[in-house]
Amino acid sequence: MRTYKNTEQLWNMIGSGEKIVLVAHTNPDGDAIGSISAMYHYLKQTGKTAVMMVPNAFPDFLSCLDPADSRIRIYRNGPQECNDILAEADLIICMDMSGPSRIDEMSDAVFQGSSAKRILIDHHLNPVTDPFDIVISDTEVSSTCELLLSLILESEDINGDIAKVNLDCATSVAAGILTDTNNFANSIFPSTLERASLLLKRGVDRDALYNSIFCSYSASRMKLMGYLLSEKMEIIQGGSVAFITLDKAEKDKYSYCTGDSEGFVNLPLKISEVQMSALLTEDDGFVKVSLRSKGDLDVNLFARQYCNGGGHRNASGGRLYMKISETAAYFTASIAEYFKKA
Ligand SMILES: [Mn+2]
Repeated sequence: MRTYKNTEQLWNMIGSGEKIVLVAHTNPDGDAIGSISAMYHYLKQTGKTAVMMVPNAFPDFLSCLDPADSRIRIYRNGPQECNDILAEADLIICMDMSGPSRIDEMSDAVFQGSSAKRILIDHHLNPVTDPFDIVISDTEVSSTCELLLSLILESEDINGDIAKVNLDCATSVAAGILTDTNNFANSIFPSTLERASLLLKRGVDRDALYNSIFCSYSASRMKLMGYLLSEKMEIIQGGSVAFITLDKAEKDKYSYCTGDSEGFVNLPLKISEVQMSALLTEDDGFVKVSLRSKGDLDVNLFARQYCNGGGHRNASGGRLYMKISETAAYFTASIAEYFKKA
């Protein structure tokens, strides 16, 4: 099992925190919400309380992870109140985010407006470490939730005994692993299955979790998926790259809610020749880019060079500051250039 060299220092710092805020990235996914919720439940078990905060709303299917006794705060819904909480905090734990840019407008309050100590727990490549007092970063894990479970197991009070981890915490961890691995399809390491096995032993209801995470589409979301695949998917670069654009008018037509296109970027990879897939979604003031690839094709490098972003080799994201109508030509030209160089 992996061990981390600064675990003792981590739990000591958390142990002396009194006003703790748990933060995760914009457009929170299952790993973001799972990790702050798991940490919340673990801290509660040790007699501590914490405030959870994310920049914007998370999809409905994750609301089963939102602790009933202390709902996750959405920064965009009340920035002033959130700024006050962050200003008064003595410890801020950032999870599943590689640096300040991943929390957008919340970043000033977390990194400038607060004198709190800061911890980063993350699994993304190249994290920005400067603004943190402790960084625990591991890219050889499926998810932040998997990493967090390892850290919890190494804590003094749990001491390797999964039976001592409360079920809410274990369930939140499982949700993060399930979503970041796309139901155990990607990013699996030996430790991932070992941790998953412990979670099952602990009594996590995997079937219920699977249903709430993967079988929770609205009818309009299902129709949007069908529309994008049949009408919008373009295949370029001799069949090896697929991309889909989604504009605001289409979002409106299909009553788009945050998270509705989550996972859609993976679908074109089901075509045998397709090695890389992109979803370009019109947002306020920018176009959100999601990138996925198979095998050695590095979309992290592509995201850095062409999309103002980054991430992992097989899963990355970024932003384009242009009209959605201009993105297809830009993307096609960028791909041609990228493949030529490679
Ligand atoms: Mn993650």
